[in-house]
Amino acid sequence: MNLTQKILNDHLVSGTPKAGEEVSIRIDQTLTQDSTGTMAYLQFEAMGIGRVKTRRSVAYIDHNTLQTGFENADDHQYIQSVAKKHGIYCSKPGNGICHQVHLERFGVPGMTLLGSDSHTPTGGGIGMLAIGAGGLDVAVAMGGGAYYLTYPKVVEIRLTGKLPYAVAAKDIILEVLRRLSVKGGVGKVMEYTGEGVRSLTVPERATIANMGAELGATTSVFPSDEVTRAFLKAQGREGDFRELSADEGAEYDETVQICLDELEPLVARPHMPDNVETVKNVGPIKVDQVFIGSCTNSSYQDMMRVARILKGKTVHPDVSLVIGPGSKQVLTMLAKNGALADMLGAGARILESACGPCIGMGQSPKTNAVSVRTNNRNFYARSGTASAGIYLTSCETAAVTALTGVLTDPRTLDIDLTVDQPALFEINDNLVIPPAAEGREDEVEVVRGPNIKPFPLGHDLEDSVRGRVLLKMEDNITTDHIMPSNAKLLPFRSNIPHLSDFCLTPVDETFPARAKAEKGGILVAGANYGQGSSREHAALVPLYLGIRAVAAKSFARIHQANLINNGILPLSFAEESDYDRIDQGDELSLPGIRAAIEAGRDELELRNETKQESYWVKMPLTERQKGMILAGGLINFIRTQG
Ligand code: MIC
Ligand code: SF4
Repeated sequence: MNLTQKILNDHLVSGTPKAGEEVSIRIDQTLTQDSTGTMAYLQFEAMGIGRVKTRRSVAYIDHNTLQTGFENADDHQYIQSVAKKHGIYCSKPGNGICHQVHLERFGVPGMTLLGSDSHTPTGGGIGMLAIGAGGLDVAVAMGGGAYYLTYPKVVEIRLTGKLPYAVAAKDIILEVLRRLSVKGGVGKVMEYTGEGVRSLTVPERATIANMGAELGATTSVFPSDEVTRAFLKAQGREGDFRELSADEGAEYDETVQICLDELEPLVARPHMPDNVETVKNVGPIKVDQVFIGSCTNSSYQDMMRVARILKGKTVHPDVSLVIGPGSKQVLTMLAKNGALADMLGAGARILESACGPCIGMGQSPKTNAVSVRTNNRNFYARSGTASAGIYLTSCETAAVTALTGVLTDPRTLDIDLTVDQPALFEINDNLVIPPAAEGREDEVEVVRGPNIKPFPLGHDLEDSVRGRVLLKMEDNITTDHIMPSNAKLLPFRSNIPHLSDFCLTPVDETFPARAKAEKGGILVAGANYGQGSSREHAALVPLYLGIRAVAAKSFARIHQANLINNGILPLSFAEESDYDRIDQGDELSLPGIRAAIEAGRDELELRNETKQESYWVKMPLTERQKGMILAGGLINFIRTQG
């Protein structure tokens, strides 16, 4: 067996472990972060679950830390109190980005981790099977429920050789994206093998597993070996180590071979992470901003290399350099060893350890800016400045670019970039608040501020569905298009009515008003609809606006699950060319949809009343999903089950 199969099969609760089949697995650990967590805990409470049944659940506060009004702080207090009551550890603001902290302090090889954030696969760097999901699925897992997923195909990514000077782990994942695209991982787990793996540290592996999310993959996983043991030991957690790898001669559905010696510094150009080219070929374009940080690239070793490049130099006068170390652990170590002073000396602007600019929480670039960033997504408008172009690179490329003011190949540097892993990382978990002791839960009062509004619930599926096509969209529409998140909107993640005025506005500013005037309707989209974030808001807000169905060429995994969990019909065209026959404004209907689903039909008739023609759309549902669609979502379904 390969490693993916080993971990999955070890956790199997139901189903046949065969690619394409629905299985359910036991979840050992969960994580939430504040921007999805507030809603996830409201839903968790609505399900009436008492204390979590997982081995460890952690609620992180890392996305929403600007506190430009009372809303953020209110949500933080709600999360901290609800976590305490229900047996969940709470990582307070300032402790760091969820994925970085989880890797450092909580991740355990061989365990399953479900997180309400699409970059949860970062845990694959330490040999976990770590999967991103919508908040509702995570809430169910916290209550001890199994997680349902399609048993994946497993792709072997065999690494040979060793990375050349100034070429980074980030360049490996950019190369994988260049070859496979943002749709290339759908339904698959990327499993890294080969002698090249041994030369990569745990944080470097985590960078690769993290950005595997951009392939649309279910997750990515690395073996757990002596490098993993050394990392855990340096985190004071050697006891959590377990050696894990694929069996000799294990089989894979596909193999991709990457020779590390041949790689060079790469860059993903606006506005897709798979729009990859070599730094050399893009050439010395003028750069206005550089951001180094995010859950992809903010480890101790990353930051030390950056400090080394900046030491004794000065940032280019036309560049704003912003650095956000990934965790309190990393920032403290930089402060103690003087590297922070090197960064400050060069003119870097230091941020607290949080997501920050990656999700548009501050540091939006200027009009038409070129911003070079080490994070994982460069989707249109995500930085908060729609006219800016975001270029994704390694830390090395970003740091040297900040000095020269133009996109620069870091192989031109002439300094030693080797940074050893410390024998012992700085360990201080005083910003992690433990839950109330068992039996003392009643003493904890859950605090709810005025920003917390009720969330919408679906209703029983009608006999037939009818509605106008409110918007026709192209391929690769992201959740950042559907439900934008930036410094102005992120504070309202627990306030769906407020968010509804911004739904799909990056595609069409008139959409929310039209949807409200029409009292709902249907959406039409191209391939890979809903890629990117796990945010359930990309389903909850359309639900609030009365969207009953989305007809698309195909869907991204997490978003499709979020639609079903909220009772919205995800319909895929049986014939992709039918997409071309539909126009915005057409009146569509699904005659007899309820009876068809009850009868277990997975090909359904989609009628175009305007054009007087019909198409076939597919919606294959498992028994459980059928129940959810008929009941109008997971919460209603659970309630009907008593
Ligand atoms: C992201 O990177 O897009 C986020 C913000 O971390 C999201 C979660 C969210 O939208 O709150 C994710 O990746 O799931
Ligand atoms: Fe935070 Fe960005 Fe990572 Fe999402 S991708 S968890 S916003 S740092």
